[in-house]
Amino acid sequence: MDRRSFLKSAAAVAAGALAPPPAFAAPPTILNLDTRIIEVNGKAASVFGIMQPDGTPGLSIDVTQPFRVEVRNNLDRISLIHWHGLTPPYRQDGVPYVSAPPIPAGAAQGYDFPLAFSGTFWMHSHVGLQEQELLSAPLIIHEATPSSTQEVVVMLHDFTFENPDDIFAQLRNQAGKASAQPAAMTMQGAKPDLNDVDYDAFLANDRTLADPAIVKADPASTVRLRIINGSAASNYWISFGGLRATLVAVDGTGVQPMQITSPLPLAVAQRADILVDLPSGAGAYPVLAQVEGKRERSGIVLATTGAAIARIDPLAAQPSPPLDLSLERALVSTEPLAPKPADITRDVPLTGDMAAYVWMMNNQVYPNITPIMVTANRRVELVMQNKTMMSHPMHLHGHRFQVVGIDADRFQGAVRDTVLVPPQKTVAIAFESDNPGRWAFHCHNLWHLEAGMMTVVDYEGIPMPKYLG
Ligand SMILES: [Cu+2]
Repeated sequence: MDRRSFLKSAAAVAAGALAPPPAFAAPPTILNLDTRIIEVNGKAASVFGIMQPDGTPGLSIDVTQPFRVEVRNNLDRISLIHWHGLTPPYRQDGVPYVSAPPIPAGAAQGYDFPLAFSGTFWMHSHVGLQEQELLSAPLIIHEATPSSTQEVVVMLHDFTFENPDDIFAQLRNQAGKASAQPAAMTMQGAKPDLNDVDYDAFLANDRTLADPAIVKADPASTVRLRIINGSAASNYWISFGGLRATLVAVDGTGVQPMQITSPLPLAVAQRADILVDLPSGAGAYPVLAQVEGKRERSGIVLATTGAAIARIDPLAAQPSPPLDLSLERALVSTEPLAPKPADITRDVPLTGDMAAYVWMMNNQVYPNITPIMVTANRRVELVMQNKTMMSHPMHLHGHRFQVVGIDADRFQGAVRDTVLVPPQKTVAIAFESDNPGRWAFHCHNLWHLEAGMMTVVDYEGIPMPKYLG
């Protein structure tokens, strides 16, 4: 190590010492933030990862256990990990400068809080564009009563060999060039814009469909698929290889079981738990995720012992249509909020400025925002009106919300943490303000987030920590 990098790492360790891990009651699970090499399209790719010391990605724990983790940042840059879908005390939520300072290179940070519910969640960096470089992993919380059903976690990623910073610069640059023309994102009746970025590959558990993961399963058995859309900016339609498929949870929260007979929409950051029933006899069943508006697919194959596994063309015959809200309208939660009128309602317009590639909530560009203020222990409704021509997968931290409205229709829909708001649509969500703090509320399309599409839901009476200045 030369003197300069020694000083750099010594400074990083000193800075890390400012935010020591809590005194753990029992040894925490270590999660290392590291670089790793995967193979994509026959080429080596250096990506990030969140792994336990034995190499297991992410975390799988029992809901009766506390969430007790030490994140070790072995990267050469700052980072901070968000526990997507959990409802921790806000200082442990992992959003830089909202909940805590980032973890310096070479430093560690501890987390310790009780879990409130089981389900399929995930973890990802909330710093810059690190999520595009695969700094994310599954976070599975098992029910107190163990199940004998085989479980298969499928984590989807969009992948690029390009440096994300360069991509973002290109988006801003192209937008600038297009400024002489009317901005598509504000044109009424124009075709929706589906994908800002052309990706090099789409991955399921780090593999392309040219060389998919083959998962052994028994004939005449049921498999629980836990599908996580960990993509930075890609929505998918999921299909189940002709298997009988039953949706049982979205974003880790139960829904009344629903038979899935056509491809299932899964927006950025959303999760779906699906029970698939394998018939008797040998067989191979591809579980495929086709990118919205494209022919590209990724996926895994469930296969019984001895089944012949055919090669799957990564390209579907036809580009898929845009995601819509027809499934969202049909979902019924098994854990709904008590029916109650809203105490606090806030309109949250979703807008954009194509000339500058800027995306906004409340017509403001993060971090130059005025927080949405709420009082504790109220029913809060946020009404998101998408005035743009792109869809926005909107995520609220620290709470589970119920989808209660689409355009003029009111209903008691799914309880989840991320909902898609398609172009020109209005979606209303409701939640109980029962987790005091300061919470990020943002579009989970990473390019939109980077371009300013985030605000903060702030409880009255929370003192502003020093590092937030
Ligand atoms: Cu967006």
